[in-house]
Amino acid sequence: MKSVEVNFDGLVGPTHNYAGLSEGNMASLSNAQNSSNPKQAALQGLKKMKALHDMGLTQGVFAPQERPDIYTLKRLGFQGSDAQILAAAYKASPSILASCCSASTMWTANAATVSPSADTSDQKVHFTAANLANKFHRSLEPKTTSNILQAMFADEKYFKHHQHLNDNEHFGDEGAANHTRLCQSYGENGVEIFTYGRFAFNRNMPAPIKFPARQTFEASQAIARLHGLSTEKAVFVQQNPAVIDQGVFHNDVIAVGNQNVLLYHEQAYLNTDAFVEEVRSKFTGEQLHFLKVTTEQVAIKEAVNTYLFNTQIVTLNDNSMAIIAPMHCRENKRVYDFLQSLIADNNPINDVKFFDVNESMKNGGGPACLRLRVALNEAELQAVNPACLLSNKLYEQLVVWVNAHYRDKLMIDDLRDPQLLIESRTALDELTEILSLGSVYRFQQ
Ligand code: SUG
Repeated sequence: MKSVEVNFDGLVGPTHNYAGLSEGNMASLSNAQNSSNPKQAALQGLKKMKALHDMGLTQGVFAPQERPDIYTLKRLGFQGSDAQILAAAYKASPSILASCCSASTMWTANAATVSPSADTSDQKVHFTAANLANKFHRSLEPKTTSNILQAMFADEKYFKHHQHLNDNEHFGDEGAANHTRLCQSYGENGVEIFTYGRFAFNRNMPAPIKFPARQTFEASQAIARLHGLSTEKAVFVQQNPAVIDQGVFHNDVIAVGNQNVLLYHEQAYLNTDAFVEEVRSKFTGEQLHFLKVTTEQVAIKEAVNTYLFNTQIVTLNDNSMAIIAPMHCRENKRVYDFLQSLIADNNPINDVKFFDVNESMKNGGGPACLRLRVALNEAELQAVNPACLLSNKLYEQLVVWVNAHYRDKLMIDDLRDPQLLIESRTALDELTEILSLGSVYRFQQ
């Protein structure tokens, strides 16, 4: 049975803004308080989805969440009408209000960890929504993320959903951003690589000093257990704490894999040689390509600024691979030259395509952050909610929907505008119809 990898891209929500909420994420901090353009952000994301669809890939759409999150504001003691709650929260702390308005669910690489059926003990596709416990604004995501995942992958014959790990930093889990799967072809048993930033229960182990390590070893192990992965096929590797302290807040900012290719920076991991050896020994298949990028070729700072590694490597229908990169990689000569040499070299990557996802990049989200990968065989693909798979018609519909509902300018001050809440709910209500999701949002229940 033929298997494919489907990218489910996060549709940017109507409250997309720059609030400087993510310590350790350079772009988020440096663009704090800038004005955002939610309409453009959503259209940029849709354009990337459409381009991948046009390249012959199967492309999915992952719905955004309800923001402002009035329920969280109520839980924090703000009372009265919706308008009063928004005003009181803004008065108490614009940052608390901004956290409850963040459109951060667009980065669906952080939505969940997914293990394809070829890897799991019960041969189902397993999903665990990430708890995102390290950042308050992101910790608001997992419950609704699960609702949406279940609305997209409903058939219990094929799909298994787990509750997100306990909401505590000991089990801090950032989903697929710290998870890479290497395999000969998507339908074959693969090696699942879990990258963590620190140990929660052992203070003697290495850890970053300046910025937080969001993912713990214990969380990664829990996910592998829940998904029924064989120890023969799972690899746990620590991220180099020194690069976390330079702004590499997720592993997908410094490494990217696809099938039998791993593109990684030489400073990405601790004990790289042992890691490479372990992957080699656990991988079944023909040739593995470890494409190492040295500091001399691309410095960590350049990798963080251009998001060279937050690219998508995709397999096209002729089995060649292409790399989907942000514009920043075209604008930086060294990175651009590196990419040209990469596609000219003897490895499966033969093409590079650049995309403008700048509205997302300004919050530290490149092309790879915007997508959740789900490898599916034919029967599983048939069982996916078809309304969430991109077609020309769905693309046109979503463009019309964005143009009808989204603003083209948003400042932190605007987040207390009760009209924005109404606009956002109206838009999402319509979206659940378009994507046939049912009542996944609290305001609909
Ligand atoms: O969690 N930015 C996100 C970016 C996530 C990128 N994802 C991956 N690398 N997979 C984060 O730091 C910024 C929000 C703000 O500051 O307004 C933010 O949440």
